[in-house]
Amino acid sequence: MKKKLVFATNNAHKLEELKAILGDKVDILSLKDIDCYADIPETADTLEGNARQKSLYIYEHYGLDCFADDTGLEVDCLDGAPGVYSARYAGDGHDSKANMEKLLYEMKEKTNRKARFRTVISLIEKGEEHQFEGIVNGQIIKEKKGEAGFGYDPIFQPDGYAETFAELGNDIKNKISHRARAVAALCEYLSKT
Ligand code: ITT
Repeated sequence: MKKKLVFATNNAHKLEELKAILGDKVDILSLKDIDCYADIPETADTLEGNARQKSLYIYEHYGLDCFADDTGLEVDCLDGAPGVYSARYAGDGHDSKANMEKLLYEMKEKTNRKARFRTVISLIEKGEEHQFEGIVNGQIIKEKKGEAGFGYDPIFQPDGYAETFAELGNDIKNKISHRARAVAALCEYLSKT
């Protein structure tokens, strides 16, 4: 029988990505599936801390095996910003368009455009926490390109490609992304337990 894990996210795009990557190995339950409509707190100042806060919330309130991811875009010339604050870079609204505009503005004069997406997954299984990391390196381009994906995808061009994640589309993104890599590490762990 497949394992059941709750994915503690309010981001529908992430849920879709995870189901596409992991769906044949694990039964993924959404927060809706367990009737959880809470605004789960994310008040830590690291990706590791936020991922743990989200997964622990579900474990403590529902007693279910679960995982959460926290992802940040870390830009070299901005000393790693927006990082753990990626969702709220331009204000509280989780507004991707405003976030990208702010980032492009902050980087207007910058020649070093190196950046990376970093995902930390916190899994809680049988009351024990395990973390997994995934990183993809790339560049922030000067203007948005492409329609697929979400968040900062239209301005992030992964190394080895001439297109952004939003141009490459979900099939390619889900093979090479930060989240795909963190999930691969999660899968390897789950296959051994
Ligand atoms: P949950 O906390 O409910 O999972 P969130 O949207 O707040 O959803 P994060 O805090 O992990 O998710 O992500 C912070 C932001 O980083 C997110 O709002 C996006 O703008 C961006 N982001 C995360 N993953 C991304 C991806 O794969 N591609 C592009 N941008 C991404």
